[in-house]
Amino acid sequence: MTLLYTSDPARGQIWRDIFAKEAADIGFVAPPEAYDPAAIRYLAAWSPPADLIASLPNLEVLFSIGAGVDQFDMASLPPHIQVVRMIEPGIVAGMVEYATMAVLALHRDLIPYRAAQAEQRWAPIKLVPAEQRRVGVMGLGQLGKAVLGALRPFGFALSGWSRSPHAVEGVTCHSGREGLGTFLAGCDILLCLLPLTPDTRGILSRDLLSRLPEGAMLINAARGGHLVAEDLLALLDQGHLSAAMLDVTDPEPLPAAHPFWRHPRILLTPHVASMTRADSAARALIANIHRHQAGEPMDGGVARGRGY
Ligand code: NDP
Ligand code: OXD
Repeated sequence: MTLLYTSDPARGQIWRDIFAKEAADIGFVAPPEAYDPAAIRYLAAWSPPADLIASLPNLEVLFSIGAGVDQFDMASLPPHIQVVRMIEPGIVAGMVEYATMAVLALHRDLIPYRAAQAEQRWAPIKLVPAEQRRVGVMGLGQLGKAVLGALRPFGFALSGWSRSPHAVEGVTCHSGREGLGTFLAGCDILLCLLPLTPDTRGILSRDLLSRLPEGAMLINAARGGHLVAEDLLALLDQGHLSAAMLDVTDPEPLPAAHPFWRHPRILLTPHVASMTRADSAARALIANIHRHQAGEPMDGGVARGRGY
């Protein structure tokens, strides 16, 4: 059985070495190296073209190189192909660091201080104790739960929202459309960690963001497609929202004229919240291929119908 890898060549070399040392039973090929399309049962890719998939008659599993699978065109994938997202500790660690940094940056007024420094203004802002700052996370999956766990020791009032009900220690959990209003009304800082699906595209809209308390702040570390850019700008300009930190945008990168670049109350990072770590991802993939071989469920299997 052979895995075809079609992503970043530097990571590919690390994966090739790890597969050779630790999983000699799995063949590893990466273009431009020649391969027999009929031998490929596994494909690891970020955004494979439809003609590549069509050229692999025995493909069984498509592995995403990252945590998200929204970059795949699910409709054009033959129905028998299983889709698996990347679950590996490097992605979680990166997101925990980023989300902690972002929540603390907004909580400790980094955005107004950045503006004050540019104007040479010495302008202290009264501290809000962490227990009086309500932080809500949309998405209680592998990332949302890990982030909430890391935020707990700071003492924030934590809540979370997901599709189905969850119980997370120290976190007030809400679910479904019926739980959304109560969740939003209790978020001074809202962090989006949802997958991008037909249900969640454009969810960070004027309608939803208006239900946050006056002066609330937004962090989007999920996908640019969750956010309606003009709605965020309007709510910042009206003062309903006071700041935003965005790791993801639509499109990426933003065009030079996009208002996000120069907005004084938006802090941008270039989709770096978390990155797949080559060594731990290779080992996660090997473990999943062995599970598949053994007829066991794989870690990160995607329900194609719901998109995550
Ligand atoms: P998971 O699949 O583990 O978790 C998704 C969570 O979102 C679940 O709790 C799920 O609810 C919830 N959810 C999905 N749809 C809805 C909906 N319609 N309404 C309410 N809740 C919903 O995903 P991960 O935590 O692994 O990753 C989340 C996303 O983070 C990725 O899809 C990716 O887009 C983004 N990401 C961004 C990175 C970056 O660098 N910026 C890096 C890595 C990931 P339920 O539990 O009920 O199923
Ligand atoms: C991912 C990402 O989905 O980096 O892993 O965005």
